Amino acid sequence: MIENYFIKHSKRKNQEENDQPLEGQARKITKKDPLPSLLKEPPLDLTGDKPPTQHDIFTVLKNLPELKWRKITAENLNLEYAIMFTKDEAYKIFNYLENEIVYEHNSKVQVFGKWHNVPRKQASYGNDGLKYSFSGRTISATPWTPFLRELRDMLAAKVGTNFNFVLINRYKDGNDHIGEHKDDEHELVSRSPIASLSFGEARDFVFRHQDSRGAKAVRKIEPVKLNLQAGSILLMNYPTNSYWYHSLPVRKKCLGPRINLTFRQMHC
Ligand SMILES: O=C(O)CCC(=O)C(=O)O
Repeated sequence: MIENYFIKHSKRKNQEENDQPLEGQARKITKKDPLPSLLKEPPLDLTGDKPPTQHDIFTVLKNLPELKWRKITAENLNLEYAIMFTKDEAYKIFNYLENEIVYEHNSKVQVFGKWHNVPRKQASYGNDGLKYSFSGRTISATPWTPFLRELRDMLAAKVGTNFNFVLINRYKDGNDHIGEHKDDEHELVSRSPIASLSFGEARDFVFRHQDSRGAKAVRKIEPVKLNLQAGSILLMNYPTNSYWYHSLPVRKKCLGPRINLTFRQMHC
């Protein structure tokens, strides 16, 4: 079921949000976090528990209820958001991923010809031979793990897209971030949605229209700001990535880790 959802585009209130750096650039916090909150909840305690077994985690995937989608729209922005897992399930999956995912060491990205450390950890999994190039680098997909394959197949059933690649970002705390970018690389099948699953600490996620960025803005379009909860799924549907940049800004007050998985469909 798709439920209409009206986002109140919050006003730009501080420099931190106005001045998103490009991927890889350092950024500076100038004022307190004033972000709104669409669906904001207290942080999770992610310490201490034993990782769940594969059986526990597969049972979670097999018993998902029908999703209640919320539509989020603006000019050429087409998003759908739903809570896919309960807090408890999301917590189990987070712990499972913490034990399963192998991240790259010392990832770097190129911005305006200069190399920067990636301010988070990254990994990618997918079909044999798939490679994804972005920000001056190319990463090759590691073969699917049984859990990621199951997650991919569950998404095919829920979303109707056969994803063949997943990029995983791990943010150790609110200092880790991802700068403004569009997911519009030519390896991606055009018009295919990107499915973004979040686990761990809830984080703000900001969309900014290409015409209203920085000093060279040609018109004023309010940014769209979400707070991505543990256990949520966000679908970035066509044509969002042709017009809107997105970022996960620094949030000093966020102390816990977060893992995000973006499932994509790439040309073989
Ligand atoms: O961490 C997130 O929520 C988003 C990651 C992202 O923007 C990307 O993978 O392109």
